[in-house]
Amino acid sequence: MTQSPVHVTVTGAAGQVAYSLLFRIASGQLLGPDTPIVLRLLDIEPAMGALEGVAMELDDCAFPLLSDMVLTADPNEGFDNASWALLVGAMLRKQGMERGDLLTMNGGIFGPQGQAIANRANADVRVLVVGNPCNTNCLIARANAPEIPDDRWFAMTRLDENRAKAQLAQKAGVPVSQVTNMTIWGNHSATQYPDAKHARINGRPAYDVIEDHAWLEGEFITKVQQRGAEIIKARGVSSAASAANAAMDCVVSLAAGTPDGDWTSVGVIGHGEYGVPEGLVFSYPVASDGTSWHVVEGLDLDAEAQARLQKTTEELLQEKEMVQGLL
Ligand code: NAX
Repeated sequence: MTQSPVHVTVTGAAGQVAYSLLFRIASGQLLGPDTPIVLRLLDIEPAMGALEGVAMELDDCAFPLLSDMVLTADPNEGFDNASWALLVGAMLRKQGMERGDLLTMNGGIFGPQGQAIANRANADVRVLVVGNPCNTNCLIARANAPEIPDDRWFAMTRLDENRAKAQLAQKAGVPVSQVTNMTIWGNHSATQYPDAKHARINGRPAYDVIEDHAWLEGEFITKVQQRGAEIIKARGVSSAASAANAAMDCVVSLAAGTPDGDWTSVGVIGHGEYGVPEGLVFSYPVASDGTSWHVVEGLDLDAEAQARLQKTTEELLQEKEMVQGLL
């Protein structure tokens, strides 16, 4: 092992998504089998006891690539030297809580974390926000770290992409690996637009392979938009292992690159692509070569798609308005 360790910060490290994520990162699935890792585990003070337990389990795995762990409730220590920061911890919506309250309370978390990232992270830091509402939380963190370029900030919609791919594969009766070019547009919320019109199945347009277009335009979209709620109803708690898996997939796609002709979906700071107002964190089709990435442009959007983009854009603008004081 010749490489020096890469520091990876995970916030909400004592939570359920992190519990499915940390072991995979430490095993080398995030940055590859030759990259030693220092895990920087950030949570709040009352969660430190539980976090100690998670750290004991990580020790007990004897992962050869895990060179050190730092457990902390201090964001500055948490983001020190980080090259990847996975912002999972967030305030969960409680019964009776207004959306605006949730946004503002999360602003209290993501503003200071943005500042700590700017102050202490490594020069190459890249940030993936998982904690909800992830697009707007990402916007808040980004606004509090003006020194860090736009292209380092991401909000996770990969779970929605993976959910959509699984639905298309099941409907077409093919292995999920045959489904490519799946785009989630907009907000990671029920207004997102899972776009099967540009998806491909075994290289052919999904609309040619799946003849039931009413399903593609109705049940498929609703199913993907509502899948999180369906999981909560069945499990009693929200998606965790699939969310952690999506975070892994997202980082791997960005860091190792997307296959030629394919893309992944991820929320990024927009610069007006597809007519979306500049500066929103908007999920687009994104292609990466492992070093840099770009929004895939030139996809045709029909009137129905444009109306859906408009709807999710309006929601993101409303969210932005609600947190204006934190930007
Ligand atoms: P948990 O409640 O199990 O864990 C959250 C953890 O965050 C707790 O340990 C808590 O102490 C910690 N935390 C709270 N404030 C913090 C702060 N200021 N700094 C550091 N840590 C802090 O939630 P979990 O199920 O792990 O979900 C985590 C987040 O992921 C939630 O916001 C959830 O909504 C979001 N999700 C996002 C998904 C996506 O696709 N973008 C899907 C899955 C998931 O629901």
